[in-house]
Amino acid sequence: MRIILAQPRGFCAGVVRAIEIVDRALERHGAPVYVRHEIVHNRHVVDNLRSKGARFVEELDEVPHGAVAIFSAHGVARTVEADAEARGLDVLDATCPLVTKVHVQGRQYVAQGRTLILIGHAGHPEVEGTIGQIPGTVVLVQSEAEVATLALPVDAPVAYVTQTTLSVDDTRDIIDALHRRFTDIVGPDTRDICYATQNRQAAVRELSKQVDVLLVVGATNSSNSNRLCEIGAETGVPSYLVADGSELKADWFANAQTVGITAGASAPEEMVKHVIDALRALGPVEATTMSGREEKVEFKLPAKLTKPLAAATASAGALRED
Ligand code: 0JX
Ligand code: SF4
Repeated sequence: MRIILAQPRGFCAGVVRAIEIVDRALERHGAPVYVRHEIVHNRHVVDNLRSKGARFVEELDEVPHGAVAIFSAHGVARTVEADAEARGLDVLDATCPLVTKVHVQGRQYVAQGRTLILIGHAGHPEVEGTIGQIPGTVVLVQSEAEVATLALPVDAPVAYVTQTTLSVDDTRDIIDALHRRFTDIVGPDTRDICYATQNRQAAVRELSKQVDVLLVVGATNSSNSNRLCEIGAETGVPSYLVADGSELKADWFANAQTVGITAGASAPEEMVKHVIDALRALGPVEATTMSGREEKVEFKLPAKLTKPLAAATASAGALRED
């Protein structure tokens, strides 16, 4: 069996930063540190950090007064920030800078007097965070069909922003529909969909042309990983989202000579290796990596974690990093 690995695949800069924030917080403050929501949507990442002393909670009322609390890469609403302050928590914000950029952009549009439309998936933590970062009403649009149902006049001043991990193609269709519906509309086009999401989608589209079966390593609650699997399926290739090698079924590969493997932005490379090992257990394999874009994006850690410890302690009264 031939295996072709997607390039790029796996961890993005926002995920590397978020995991590093938890690791460094454990080093500086000792266990436990509390993380609100899965730091990124991956059980293996979460279990690994838990084994080092991180405690994962869904709500801040589970965090003791004064403890270190880390917000996940997906971002939080302003009410969560205020709640953390009221509880005297020492907050480290692992929200991806590209998610924060969308928050800032949304607030700017609202300050211009526009009604904000958020293109995204209801209930996803990034969507809840973005809605909660914008003062006033945010109208959520999840599909092209929903655009026609919006209860806004055609000449209403509107603007849109998007979730960072959407399908580029679906989002393009929704944006086109919004432009047909409204006469006074501004927005970032598909540029809010982050570089990592765009690059992994472009790579998997290319990879799908070369393989009989596609495996996407990632979690079922990972938006960006699901989108990769959908692209494989849309191109007519049987595509499976798997957390690791233990989930493979031999009959998926009965007629397959070439298997493509990609990984979502929150999926560790160790899990890709685990999947390759599981395929090797079915028979001899030869693995290569497709040619593709090299990513060099890196995000700075919060100042609170890079300052020498004495300085960090002196400024511990500041709730958020700059
Ligand atoms: O479900 P998402 O794709 O938004 O998040 P995940 O899988 O944790 O990926 C990394 C964090 C992405 C934030 O934009
Ligand atoms: Fe940031 Fe994009 Fe990674 Fe999300 S997927 S954490 S927006 S770089």
